[in-house]
Amino acid sequence: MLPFEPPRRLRCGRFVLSLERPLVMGVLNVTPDSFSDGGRHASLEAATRHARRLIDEGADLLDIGGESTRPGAAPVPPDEEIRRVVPVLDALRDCGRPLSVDTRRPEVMRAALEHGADLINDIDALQASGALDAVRASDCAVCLMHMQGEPGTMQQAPHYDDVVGEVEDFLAGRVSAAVEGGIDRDRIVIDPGIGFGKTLRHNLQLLGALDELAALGLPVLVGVSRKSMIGALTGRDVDHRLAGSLSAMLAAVLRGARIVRVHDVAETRDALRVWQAIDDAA
Ligand code: 9MG
Repeated sequence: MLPFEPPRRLRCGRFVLSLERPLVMGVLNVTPDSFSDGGRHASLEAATRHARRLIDEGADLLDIGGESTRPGAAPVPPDEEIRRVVPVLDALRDCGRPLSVDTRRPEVMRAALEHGADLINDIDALQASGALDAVRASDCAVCLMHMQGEPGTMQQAPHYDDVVGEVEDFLAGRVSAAVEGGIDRDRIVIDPGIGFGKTLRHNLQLLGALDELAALGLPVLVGVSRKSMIGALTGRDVDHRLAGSLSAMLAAVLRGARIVRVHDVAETRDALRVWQAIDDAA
């Protein structure tokens, strides 16, 4: 039982999503290292095939990303990001699931929204000039994520005096800016940004105190899938982090996460189904 009343619905472009149960967001990376080998057309085919598999496995939303945000990743010019993301949006427009686009560039947001995106997942929390306007002009949902620094350098020396307080204050400030900028609260999701400018200890503290973030009264999205914190705790390489990822995902859901961003949709669904059955019986 959580000590607060969580939000029940999220307005999300063409959809209104019920938040009564946790939602599974499947990751669809369209960076060259994900579906590269046979040129743009083959990449598009592979990406849409993977998207359909995620949907068959039970994804409630898809998160399409054309720029790697992994620690150390180099930025991608917005026009290249648009070239990667827009054909995938066009191909998946009628797939029956909300389409999220993971971007921090206002040009990409505008192009994505013109091509049917329902959610903008911004690791930069709409801080770029023009980002708020791009989102306000549509009826999409937006995920405001916390990050310290930039993907290229964020893991070099993350520092906080009070990581939970600072992340909470940042997110509360970004929510206020979004609402004042004309984005209704029922379109906003918040995210502590696990692994984005944080040490293992910071990540654990944030996950342990997720209920404090959830008490802000907005849906909380969490991404822990295959991340380096799972590697650090288990000693496993990125291809062998499923059990650790599921465990962290459930810990987040127990503390109020309503959307989980994952690579392994079928296994996440199974884990949630078992947890939900126990929770319903309690
Ligand atoms: C793009 N991306 C990678 N990890 C993420 C996370 O934890 N949250 C969100 N919102 N996006 C993420």
